[in-house]
Amino acid sequence: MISQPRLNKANLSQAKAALGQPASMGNRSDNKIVHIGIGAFSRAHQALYTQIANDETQDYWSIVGVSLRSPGVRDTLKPQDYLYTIKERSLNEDNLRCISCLEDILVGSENAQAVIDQIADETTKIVTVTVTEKGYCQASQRLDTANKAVAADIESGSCTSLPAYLARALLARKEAGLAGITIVSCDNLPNNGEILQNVVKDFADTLQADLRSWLDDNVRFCSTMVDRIVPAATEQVVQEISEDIGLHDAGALLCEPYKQWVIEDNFLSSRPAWEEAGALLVEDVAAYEKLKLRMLNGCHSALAYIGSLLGDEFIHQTISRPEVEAFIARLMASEQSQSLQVPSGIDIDQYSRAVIERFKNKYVPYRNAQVATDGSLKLPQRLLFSAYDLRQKSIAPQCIALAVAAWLQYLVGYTVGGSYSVSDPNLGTLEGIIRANSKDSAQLVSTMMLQSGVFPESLQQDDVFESMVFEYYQSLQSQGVVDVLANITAR
Ligand code: CS2
Repeated sequence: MISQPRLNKANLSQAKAALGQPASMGNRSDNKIVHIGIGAFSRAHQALYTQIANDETQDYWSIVGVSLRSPGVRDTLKPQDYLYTIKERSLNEDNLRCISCLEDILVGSENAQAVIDQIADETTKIVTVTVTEKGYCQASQRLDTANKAVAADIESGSCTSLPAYLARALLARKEAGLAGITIVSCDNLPNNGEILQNVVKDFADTLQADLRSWLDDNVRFCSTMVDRIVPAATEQVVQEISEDIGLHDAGALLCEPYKQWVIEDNFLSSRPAWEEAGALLVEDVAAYEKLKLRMLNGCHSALAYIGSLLGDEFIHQTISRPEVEAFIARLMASEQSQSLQVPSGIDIDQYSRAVIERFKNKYVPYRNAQVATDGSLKLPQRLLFSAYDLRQKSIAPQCIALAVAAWLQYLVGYTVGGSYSVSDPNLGTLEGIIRANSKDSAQLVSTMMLQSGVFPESLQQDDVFESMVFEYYQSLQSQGVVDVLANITAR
């Protein structure tokens, strides 16, 4: 392969025409967003919304990214002046866009104070956050003081957890007499803004007695629903996009054309004109969050565990099996959609069909293993709360029970020497339960429901749900996934 010059500000104009030149390139202003968790998702979602707002209006906002632990993204993007390409791809679309609004990346594990200083800088008006479910360090929506990182941050004054960073930075703003800011959560959690507000204020209580009341008056927290399928970057994608643009872009990302961002309109001061990129500013995002978490993420997780049991590498392979597609369609139509209030203006059948088509997009391959991570933190809001809601309405959550049984079988397969690896912050507890109950499946299911900390209290004592999960768990072992799926959809 001919070696290409590295993408950077000096040679962006030499990129192939397909890339286009960002209209706002070179603009400067004192409006900054600090984004905590500058991974692939945020770079292909929130950064794109900001880029479009910048390109379409006279108002310019820049982003200072933060990686709390790994220097990887900074090391990749710094040599190219933080420019990178997003390629949106499906059967019918193929768009390239250059992102130029990222101006720097700070790495918390190298210099936590620099992160605090940036959030506490006068120019910072907004903090956006994508740190995944585990980054919130919550238990029942409050600060989990038993969390090791949080406990250490409280005890030693260190800064490693998200609540510690934000609470310390906000204290610094208060002490400096600066204006407050708006903090926007962009993770797949219901009430994400409220949870973030709780953990930050709980941490603030450990720092200074009157910090909470300053936060009440000066800091706003917004919940949001975010949606876009963005796989982790791969070397193959980097090569393909570098060829497309004629410059080497080590930070290139591939994603689907679809994107959605529904934002609680609760800003303290100005914000980028994200609506220029299609964002919806609403009074209450709860119904949108529930819809997306249950219809998309719940089905995504079900697919990931079923696909892993089938030995499939990618989501699009699993959903393209007829028995799996029929199962997912049923999970959506008979269970997930019945467990929620569909926001007005949304046609649920159309929404469901669109989600299935998005899963089938083989041009944006998404690994089952990526979706399968951190199941203990994802299952409640994606599948288990729906099961509870359905039980209240006397609807049997059969498909959800099967998805939960598939998760269990996936963990059991790993614990007894599966050929795949499992990543979950609670893996120790889950494996302990599996080992202690390996000879008795009924006992295993009931202990998992009662003691793993995964199942909401409201479902823990539900014998009917427990026996459904047990039945499917046994059938998965005796009949295999394909037959179990065929049986459930034939009912
Ligand atoms: C996925 C999500 O990895 C996962 O758990 O379900 O990242 C999903 O792709 C996005 O939420 C789509 O908006």
